[in-house]
Amino acid sequence: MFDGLKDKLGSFTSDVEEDVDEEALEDEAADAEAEDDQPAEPEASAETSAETADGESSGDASDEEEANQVGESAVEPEVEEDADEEDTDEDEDDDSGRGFAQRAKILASGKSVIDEEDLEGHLDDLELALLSSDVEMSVAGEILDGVKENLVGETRRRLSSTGNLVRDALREALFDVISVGQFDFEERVTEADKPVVIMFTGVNGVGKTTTIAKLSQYLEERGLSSVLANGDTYRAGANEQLQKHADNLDRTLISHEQGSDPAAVIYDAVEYAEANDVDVVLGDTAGRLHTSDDLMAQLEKIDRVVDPDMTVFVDEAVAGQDAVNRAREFNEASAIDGAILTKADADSQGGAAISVAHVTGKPILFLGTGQGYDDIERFDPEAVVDRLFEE
Ligand SMILES: Nc1nc2c(ncn2[C@@H]2O[C@H](COP(=O)(O)OP(=O)(O)OP(=O)(O)O)[C@@H](O)[C@H]2O)c(=O)[nH]1
Ligand SMILES: [Mg+2]
Repeated sequence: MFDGLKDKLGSFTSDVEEDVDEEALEDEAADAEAEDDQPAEPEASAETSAETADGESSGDASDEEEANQVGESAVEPEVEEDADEEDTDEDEDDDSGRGFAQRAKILASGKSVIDEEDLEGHLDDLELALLSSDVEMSVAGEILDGVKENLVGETRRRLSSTGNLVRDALREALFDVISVGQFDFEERVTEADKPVVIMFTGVNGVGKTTTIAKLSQYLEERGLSSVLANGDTYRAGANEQLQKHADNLDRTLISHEQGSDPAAVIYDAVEYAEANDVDVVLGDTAGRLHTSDDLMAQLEKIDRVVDPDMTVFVDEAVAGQDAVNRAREFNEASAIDGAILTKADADSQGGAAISVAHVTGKPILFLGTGQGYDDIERFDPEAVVDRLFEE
């Protein structure tokens, strides 16, 4: 799942880290140069005379500290980084000419701190990677802004010595866009007045009916009973398809004959649930486009007649940008409370999973991960991001 996207994100983090490593080494050189330019301070010379023995690796060891830096950076750059960082920190409290001039020089060179310009090329690559994975344009922009915000101003040394910083910056930016609007589905259903009526909408063939069957099982595993209601009175064979799931799962199906009013079916199912203490009504609907006026009018009628507790938009993760556009359009036509993306098992891009919540302002609640009844998982933004960065 989302393997293509995972690879692309991995390339971004390793490219930035590599670059930053190189630049950090250049900074080391700049530091050493800055010190070369400084006349030896009396204070430093005093220190040197006490410890000259160590300075033999450098030809003109007039400053023991400098000798160590030159010697060590050739042999053991990492140790040097830490040592040097401490030096720089000390310099901040130290108003001696050497510290100030060194800092001024590094700051003037613009090398010690990451700025936007440094990241530009990498961010362009990241943007391209996201767009080619079907991440929506505005969402890609939001992710880039997040990464920038998290990285600009960091010192290169901190980045190069803590490899996870780039990854964490990207992780956080991704988490922020995919966790929009999240709520605890199970808790909401458990705490709501019963029966809880949930309607499922979306275009043809995306997996609405299968998802209803999976959710019925998911709810039962959590102690919540459900009745299935076939509001798809449009398509021939829809009753039989849902009846088969109802039989497999030992559920009751409420249905009317083809061509009848879907609002009446859902109404009957609510009455059935009330009379039989059933917790949840899962209402199927016919596949439709948000532009099919008569079918959208049906949804409005269901809203008026039974006032569902939740309307869930279902689409295929594999549909990528199309799924994102449809989610936006459905949400505008008749507000949705959340989305379920099916066929995530066949989706390597991940663009829809990354984009839908940010574009609609409504959370992705579940991912469909196969054709079996158990193949549904709660959309957990943290786990999704973890999966994108796992080794
Ligand atoms: N691989 C995979 N296939 C799925 C998933 N969810 C549904 N499917 C398959 O997608 C096909 C269509 O599923 P349906 O549930 O009939 O879709 P629908 O939205 O109800 O279709 P209409 O009622 O015609 O609008 C079926 O073959 C399902 O088995 C999933 O998460 N992964
Ligand atoms: Mg169906």
